[in-house]
Amino acid sequence: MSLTALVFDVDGTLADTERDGHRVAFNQAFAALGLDWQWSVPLYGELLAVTGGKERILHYLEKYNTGFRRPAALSAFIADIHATKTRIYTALLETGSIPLRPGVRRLLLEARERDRRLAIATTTTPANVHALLEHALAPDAGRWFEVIAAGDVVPAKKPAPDIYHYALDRLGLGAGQCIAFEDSANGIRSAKGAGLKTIITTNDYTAADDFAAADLVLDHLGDPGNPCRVIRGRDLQRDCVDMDWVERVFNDD
Ligand code: XBP
Ligand code: MG
Repeated sequence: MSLTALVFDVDGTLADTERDGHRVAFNQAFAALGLDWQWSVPLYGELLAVTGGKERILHYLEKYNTGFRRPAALSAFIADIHATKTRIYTALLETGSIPLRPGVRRLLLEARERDRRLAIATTTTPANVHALLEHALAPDAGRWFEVIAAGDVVPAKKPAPDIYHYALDRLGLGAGQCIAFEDSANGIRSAKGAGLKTIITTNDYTAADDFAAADLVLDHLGDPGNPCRVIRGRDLQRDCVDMDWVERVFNDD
């Protein structure tokens, strides 16, 4: 079976959005709504164990802020905070302050040149994906991806495989025709749960995660003048992960 599509996670994979993007937007939303909650950099690292912003807020209340007097309509309260956070986060992306990770643009362009299909499988809100693609990649980048599987389209978020199943279904492809790009333990569990070969690029929040199931682990995809470092898996001794390298990983047993 030949490689037909590349399926990308968003947060932590396309861009380092968590610490200086989502976390900041959560904190600004809390302040805007008169809540004295503060998610520090280390606390946010712990909260990342739970994917999905609304789910993460609930987890925070259940595990870290148990003294908070919850309103009777808890889901609506959380949804309201989250909608405020999404507005703040997308406005932040519109300033162009969050760049793509090394090699992401280069590899996407090369994949398009080779007529490989592109898709996204993420737990984040669709508006966040579109804002990132438009402002960090290209104004028309939303159209580069045939399928953008995001947020609440599936009831069970990563580490469940559902979002990958959804993306594959929409692409009309089997797992054996695609390769996934992820950055976290929850991400690889999701991709592997759906049966995809997976390339991991780590970041500060995920460097210590368990990537034993990954097919290739690197610090980033690399760019000319900014070489990537292979942490585990097939090392082609190149500065950058290009489509030849991706194909080799895809075709390895
Ligand atoms: C990362 C997530 C998201 C974001 C916040 O998703 O877990 O929840 O942290 O986004 P992925 P929302 O790595 O799958 O892209 O607040 O919109 O949920
Ligand atoms: Mg991720």
